[in-house]
Amino acid sequence: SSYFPSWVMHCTERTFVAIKPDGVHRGLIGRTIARLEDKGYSLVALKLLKPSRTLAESHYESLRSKPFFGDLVSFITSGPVCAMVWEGKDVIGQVRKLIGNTDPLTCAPGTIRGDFGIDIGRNIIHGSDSISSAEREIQLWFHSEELVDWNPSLHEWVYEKV
Ligand code: IDP
Repeated sequence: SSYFPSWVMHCTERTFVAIKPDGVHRGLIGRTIARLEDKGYSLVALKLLKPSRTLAESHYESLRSKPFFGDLVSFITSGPVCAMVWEGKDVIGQVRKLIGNTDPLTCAPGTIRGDFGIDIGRNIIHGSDSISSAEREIQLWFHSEELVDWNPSLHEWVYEKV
């Protein structure tokens, strides 16, 4: 008999989401957040920043050898970036689906990149692609005190009791 209701058990997965400078300049922060809220996910952390070169390079370190790496880092550091942590059941995989493929021209309508983007280097938004990258990226972009522990009242209506 835990103090917390049983649907909280569904909500332990977290992912890192960032609206890139093109999404911020185009005024897509509100609509992007609305899509994740509409699905039933909960915001755990949120900030607007101009990322340092060090932060951008470590975020994309797996792409360091790619020909577009330099342009990608300049673009991300131009800012602003809206950095967020979202929480909920299967949130990592589901946010990737809501975002769509890397190349917006191959995305289904209804996805964020499919609805708002055209070029691969201006694809609006980032979402972690695995549990390990989510953990790495959340630590990279946020201090632990910036992550807010709260118990959204909507969980009672989004999740079945287990
Ligand atoms: P993802 O963002 O869909 O996870 P990744 O392969 O991790 O895709 O690439 C990270 C970001 O690098 C992409 O979102 C995109 O902004 C940029 N990128 C990837 N491939 C290309 C490319 O071929 N040209 C230019 N930019 C690219």
